Amino acid sequence: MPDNLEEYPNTGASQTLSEAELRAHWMPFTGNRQFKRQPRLFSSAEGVYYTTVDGRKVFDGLSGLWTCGLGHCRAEISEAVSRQVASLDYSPGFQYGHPLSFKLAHKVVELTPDCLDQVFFTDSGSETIDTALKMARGYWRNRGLPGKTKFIGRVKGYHGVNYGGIGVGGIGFNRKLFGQAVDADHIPHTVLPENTFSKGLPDAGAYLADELEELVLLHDASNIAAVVVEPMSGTAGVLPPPKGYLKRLREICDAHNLLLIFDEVITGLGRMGAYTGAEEFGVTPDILTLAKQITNGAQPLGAVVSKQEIYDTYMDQGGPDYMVEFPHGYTYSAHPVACAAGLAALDVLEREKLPQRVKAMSGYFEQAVHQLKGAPYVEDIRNYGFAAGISLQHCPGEPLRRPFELGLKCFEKGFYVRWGGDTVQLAPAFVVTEEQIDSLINAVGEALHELP
Ligand code: PXG
Repeated sequence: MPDNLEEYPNTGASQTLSEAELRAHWMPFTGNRQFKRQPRLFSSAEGVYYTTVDGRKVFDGLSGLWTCGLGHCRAEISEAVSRQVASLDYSPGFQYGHPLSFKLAHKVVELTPDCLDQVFFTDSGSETIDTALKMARGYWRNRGLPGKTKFIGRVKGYHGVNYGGIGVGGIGFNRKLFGQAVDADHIPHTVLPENTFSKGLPDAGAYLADELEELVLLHDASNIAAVVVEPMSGTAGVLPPPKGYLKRLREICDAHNLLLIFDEVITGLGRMGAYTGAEEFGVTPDILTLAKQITNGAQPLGAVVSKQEIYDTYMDQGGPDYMVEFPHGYTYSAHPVACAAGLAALDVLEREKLPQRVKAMSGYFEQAVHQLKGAPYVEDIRNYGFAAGISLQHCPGEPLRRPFELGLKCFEKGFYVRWGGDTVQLAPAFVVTEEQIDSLINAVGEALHELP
């Protein structure tokens, strides 16, 4: 970027920051050069709205980054966080503990499918998925099958940005600068032309799970640790699983002694209209990952939820009882302030029956978002629960430009939506009203008509 930011037209928002301040922050997953020319800065949030530093109210069309389903700045959570940080700000997570993490683990076990009974805490989705991968490999080694190290992910899968996650992930753009990471192969994605504009689960495509059989033939099950998928791909543009697809994956994993890992960083804790995608789609994995919604985004926290048998295997092979059975963990694993936020957030989620609310309103959201069919450049729309992805026709030679332009137009109109790849994502808070859904869809529709 140029040395002197004055070369950029200054927007009102950037007046709150000095040039040096704006320059110093290398932002994540952001076009830094464009952003610093035209900063988009939020200063506060309440309910389903953000307020920008220049005082504009902006509807939150993605619940933060799929994090804030309960709405922003819930008093129950901020009060729990304030109390906790003032009473036990930090507690060593290794060899010592504090009660909140045990209470939160118990609550997570209650909300996730039966037989997922052990919870290991991390600080983010990326750490969660890398923890799950290590847990899977270590499990096989402890079972006397050390050859089972390879992972099978899925094309278009997103599992965060650490080396394990980009290895099993299937988004080339996220990996091309950094090289191959863990040893992984990939089954095909589930986007099929016959499924365009499907509502909910697409009819066609369960057979795509059989590609896993092909990879087992190629690599042999004795070399494969686990299959890793999002039950519904979020980041790739909301790709709900074809009917019967996840069940077929489960059957193939069982037949070949492969662990099945569901990455539920987006689908977990309400967005699918159930506490987990596993529950909603009727398929139970061996390991399930959570993050984001677990604290309603108020504190960084992730959780790996595993079958009891995996934990028991580590314990059985752990040697004398003073020995560490799983040499893994983070300084901030089970951070007390994050656990306090998690307990408060899950309490609100349950008390207000928000997964049930999402389920009850998902039909309304579905019909609203599918009204965009026929709007300029819209090539496909997919949805499930409170998640929708809209694919846009590519600008010649610039497949990523149109979603970016749409996102900026929506922002000008007071609506935050997420763009990524050639799609735009919508994921309103679980507490959204029908009128707010309508105004979001109207704004996206208007913005589509205004695109060049
Ligand atoms: N797994 C899944 C399924 C995710 O969606 C991660 C892992 C990584 O989580 P962390 O906390 O390390 O970011 C994610 C994150 C988007 C978007 O635009 C999605 C994510 C993050 C930011 C934006 O869809 N997903």
